[in-house]
Amino acid sequence: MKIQGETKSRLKKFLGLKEKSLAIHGGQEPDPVTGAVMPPIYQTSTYAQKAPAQPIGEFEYSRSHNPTRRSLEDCLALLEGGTYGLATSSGMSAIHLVLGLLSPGDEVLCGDDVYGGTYRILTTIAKRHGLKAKFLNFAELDKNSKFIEENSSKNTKLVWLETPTNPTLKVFDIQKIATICKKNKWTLCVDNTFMTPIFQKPLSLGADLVIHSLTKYIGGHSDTVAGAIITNDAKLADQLYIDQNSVGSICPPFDSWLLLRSLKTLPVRMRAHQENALALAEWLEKHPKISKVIYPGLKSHPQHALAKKQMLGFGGMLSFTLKGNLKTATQFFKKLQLFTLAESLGGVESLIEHPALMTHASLPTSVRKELGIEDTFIRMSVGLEDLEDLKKDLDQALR
Ligand code: P1T
Repeated sequence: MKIQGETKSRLKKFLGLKEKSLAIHGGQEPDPVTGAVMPPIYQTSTYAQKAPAQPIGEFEYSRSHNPTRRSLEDCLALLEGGTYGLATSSGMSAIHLVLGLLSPGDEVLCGDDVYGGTYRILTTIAKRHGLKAKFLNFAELDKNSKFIEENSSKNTKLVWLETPTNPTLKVFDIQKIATICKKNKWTLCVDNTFMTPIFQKPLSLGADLVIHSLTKYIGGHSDTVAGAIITNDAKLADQLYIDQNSVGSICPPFDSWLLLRSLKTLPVRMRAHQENALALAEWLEKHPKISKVIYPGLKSHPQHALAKKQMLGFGGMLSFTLKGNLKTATQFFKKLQLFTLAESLGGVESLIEHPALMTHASLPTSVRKELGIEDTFIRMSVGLEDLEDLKKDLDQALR
């Protein structure tokens, strides 16, 4: 199998482009045979060879490589400021591949607030394979600069974080954590799903690996499940490519094509998501039926200053707590008409969900309580509908 030896030279010609141009052109050129402006969907499992082990072009078999997937991987790598991209079958398969870099006995220090599926994989599959996971509130670093080191062991190998976290939107200092990881020779992986490379570039802040659920903002239309890993580290990339080829967790050609199509509007969509989310957060903060709103763009957010420094925008996710109880929350969901009650996020349509019973049901009740994920805690993915319609829908349901 060809590892991505030629990746650097392939990406070189795009490096002078700015972000909005990269989102449209990165990793893509008119098809050399037909001139097709959009990258074709190479819906093929295999490629003809001239003689044994002498493929006609660069490709041998689509589990190993596929031209449509490669364009997506290159475009993602360019946007994240990375060299190597891998497009996988889901966000969870990207996480699984990264955990596969570890060996039995190794320890992962993970942020205490992560997607329920991430918590589940660390406490079930990874545990069965001999990995240990410890969940830490990295915000404690502000009070104690030795907090992570004091909680590490000689077996610590990987630090894992989401920032802002899912669903309580805590913001962790990537640069500070990266410095500690470098000193201790730990790998730092940041799940950048909520911000996308448009609003946050973890590699430039010192992370070794970035992962994504492409299912969310990057896909942007709630029609595809996929994931990605991006890195600048050739050694990590080589191992990940070998593992990906060995297990076959790949993004199919049609999904890769859909994602390339979505990427072209990602910068525009992210800014529009943020505009609606900030306006709704400010409006909800004043609503008499709501006790608390969490959005990194609000001055009331505990890490607002860090968010402003570290992020290039605040994103489209916000969480809030209703006054009342579980029944109040259930009635509120029932009354909503424009917001759809559903797991997932990042699509053009607004979604709303109940983390305790939905996305974070795999967390033990005590852990959820500690994080503040109560029965009245609600997470919202603010879409691109008209702001007045969104407000009207929320207001009638709240009342
Ligand atoms: O669903 P999948 O593409 O496998 O991605 C998993 C995943 C990874 N990381 C983050 C931060 C995520 O939010 C997710 C998936 N999250 C949801 C489905 C959700 O509603 O939060």
